[in-house]
Amino acid sequence: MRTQTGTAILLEDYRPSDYQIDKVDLAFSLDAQETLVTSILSMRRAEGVAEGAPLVLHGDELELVSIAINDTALSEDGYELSADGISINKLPANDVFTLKIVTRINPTANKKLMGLYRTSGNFCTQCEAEGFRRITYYLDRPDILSVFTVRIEGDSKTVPLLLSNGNCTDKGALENGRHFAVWHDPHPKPAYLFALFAGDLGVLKDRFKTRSGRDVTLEIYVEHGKEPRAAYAMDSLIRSMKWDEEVYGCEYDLDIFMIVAVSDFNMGAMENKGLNVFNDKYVLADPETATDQDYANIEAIIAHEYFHNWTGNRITCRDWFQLCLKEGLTVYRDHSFSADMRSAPVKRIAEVRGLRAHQFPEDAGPLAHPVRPRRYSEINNFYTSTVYEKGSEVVGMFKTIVGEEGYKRALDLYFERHDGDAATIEDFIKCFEDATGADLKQFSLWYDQAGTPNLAIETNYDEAHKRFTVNIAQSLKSSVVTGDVEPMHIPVRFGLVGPQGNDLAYSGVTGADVTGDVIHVREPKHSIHFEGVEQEPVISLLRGFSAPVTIIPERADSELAFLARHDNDEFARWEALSSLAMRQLRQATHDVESGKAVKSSPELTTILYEILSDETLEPAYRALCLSLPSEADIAREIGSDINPDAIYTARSQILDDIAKECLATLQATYAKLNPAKPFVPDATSAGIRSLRNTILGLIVRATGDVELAAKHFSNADNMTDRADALSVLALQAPDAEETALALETFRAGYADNPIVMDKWFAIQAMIPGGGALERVEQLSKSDSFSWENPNRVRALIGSFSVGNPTGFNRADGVGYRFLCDATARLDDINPQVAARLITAMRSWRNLEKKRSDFALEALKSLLSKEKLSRDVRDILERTLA
Ligand code: 0A1
Ligand code: ZN
Repeated sequence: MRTQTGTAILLEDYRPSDYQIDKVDLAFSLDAQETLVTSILSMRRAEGVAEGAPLVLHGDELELVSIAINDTALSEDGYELSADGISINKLPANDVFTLKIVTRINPTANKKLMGLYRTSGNFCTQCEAEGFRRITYYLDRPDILSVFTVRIEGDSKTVPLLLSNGNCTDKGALENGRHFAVWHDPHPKPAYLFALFAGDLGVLKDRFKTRSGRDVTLEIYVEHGKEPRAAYAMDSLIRSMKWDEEVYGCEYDLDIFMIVAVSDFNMGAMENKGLNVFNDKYVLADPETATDQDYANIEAIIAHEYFHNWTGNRITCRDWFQLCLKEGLTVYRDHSFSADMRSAPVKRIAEVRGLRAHQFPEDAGPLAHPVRPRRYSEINNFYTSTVYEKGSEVVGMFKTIVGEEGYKRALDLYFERHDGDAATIEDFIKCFEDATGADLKQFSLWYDQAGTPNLAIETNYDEAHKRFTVNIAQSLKSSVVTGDVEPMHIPVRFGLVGPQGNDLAYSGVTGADVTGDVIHVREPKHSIHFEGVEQEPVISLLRGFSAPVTIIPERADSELAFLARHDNDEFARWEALSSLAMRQLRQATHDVESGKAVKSSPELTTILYEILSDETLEPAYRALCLSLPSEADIAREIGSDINPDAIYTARSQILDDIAKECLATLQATYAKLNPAKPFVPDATSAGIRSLRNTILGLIVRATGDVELAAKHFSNADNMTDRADALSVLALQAPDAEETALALETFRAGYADNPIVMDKWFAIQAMIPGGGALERVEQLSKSDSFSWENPNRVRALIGSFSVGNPTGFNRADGVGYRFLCDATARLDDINPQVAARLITAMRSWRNLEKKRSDFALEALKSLLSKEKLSRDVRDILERTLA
């Protein structure tokens, strides 16, 4: 437990609490500036704890009004207040007692959006990870599970809705135009899952009958008039509930499930028991305002939060080091759900692209940490891609290792054994071991060792003996692992692809444990011999991306081209194509840097041409192939001495060449693709739009036909087409009249819709080149920009720093200074969002010297700011260490 501001918390210091809280009775008397919170805690001293052991409760920015034990007010010498909480040292001899605490809080002044705050005139809470302590003094740690009863009292007119967790047990009118509601949640829960919402919203209702026959009322609360825009979220919720019953046997456990959409929220959404709170951009959708990506995000995030009901709420985490226990598993579950709802290979490719774009750089840089970290100074900074996405990959690897059936048995055991617990990663692993008999000791290193393992591969075919040899060497370079690095257990899915494209059989294998199509790499080096391989194969490795590793196979371009055409694993085919393209793009970058002309390889163009014209392939897959690795992908691959301008030029030229070569087919395909009308948001139609819009970008590249993009924009009957056309215009023809007109039409059409306006900000923030910074600065000064709204900040400043490599990394370093100044400014308002923003500079050391010097200077000057939050300080100190 943190006792001093700024002290690191260590996993090894975990101790169970001396006290438990069996029951919590909370009463809120809501007021915009002066909300009174009365908390009555049924306390119990844990067995074996000495009588009178001090009780230390967390608190943050609270005003204590009164405190009493067993109805007797505590005198001032009975407790001690500090910036972090309260220590009570006069306790009764009994092991059970009640503690009554009254605090006063100011929701309007709460701009951190943690604890109880105001959003659009409503009251809303966010308690994960440590927000509950901003409401009342409490044992604010996830292993304190308690039964909550909550009474909310507020003004009947301005806050007609009074919501909390569980079931509503009472409500009624009071004097002075006020009213109240009482909510009781029978499931013991940690404080981070508490929620309250009070305000005035409209509702979309539905029902769900669970498989055991429980009738569940479903309610999604959104701004009045926007109820129809919650229909897709509701549909996603119902599909998620059904899927979780069918696939995991998990059934909902209350009579009501509510979702509230708010427009000021630090993250995507929150899984509070029975009352999920959502960033409204992950709830509201209609064809006019939401893109296909928005629809897919809504489906995934609704599922994610709902799935937390079992993996997170029924079984929670013992401490915050175990965050990946709920997050890795729940991300894995929402990925599987989306794969079942949509195209599994396309989903997998998108996941891997995301992992490489966010998690790999995190793991390779100064902010690297294990999936289960062992220390933190600010837990909010550990809601990372490593904990979430790599955590999910680890769960996927469990399944690869123990098989579908084993996975199912392990999860069944986990739910049965740990329902109602605050569990650990060890508990989770033990379920796999006990259910399947597997020895997972070495595998569990995935939770402890930071960094992305690398596999170096060599192959050799011995024609005379029909023997195919694969040499695999694993290594792990990590900026944070100190001391010995142990070899990991890496499941490598593979196939030996024969000349006709089919997988070849073999009669025996030595040198590694191979089960089915998985090689279990466990040693630093393996020499694996496949006997009885009749023809020389090309090895396909890491099918389905079976482990989050980098891999360097020694292969010729021709082998990559062969796999790109013939591998029977769609992911591996895409991967081979991407590797081929990446080689080209790296070479091209090198050529630009050394003043040589850039040449694109005919082989790559031919394969892309084949994919473009192959109507047996899914349109979404074809679109992914045609997109080529991004500038950030190339930068990551180059790794050091990065010059973003050279990357941009090289990539543009290669794309221009390909587009010109394939122009006739691009135009023919563009004309032929007809997404369903009227708009349907399903994956098939989305794939068609995605291909058509990707092609639009390529045609405009080849022809400079801005008019075509302008037409695409004005003819659009949905937001995907409109926003994609606007991007093509803005990114490829920023100075064209058509672009100015489209931007203005878009702004005028959606000025009253913040979610859509965020797209308008984001697109402009990503216009490449030297003028970007001035544009972004200008936009940050416009009336429609707000530093207090996280979505707007992320749309403008986040998109600029993450999505605009040339603009942000301007050679004179002004982009870095701008981001550091923006972070400083935001830090005074919302430290959590500020800290996340500045992580955009984590890879500063990889830049070429001039830029990295500027970046360092900007970061240092931010660190020297007075009154930096713990959140931003933590990121900066690690980034500069
Ligand atoms: N548990 C949530 C993520 C979340 C974490 C912290 C928050 O505080 C501002 C909000 C949400 C999830 O995984 O969806
Ligand atoms: Zn989650």
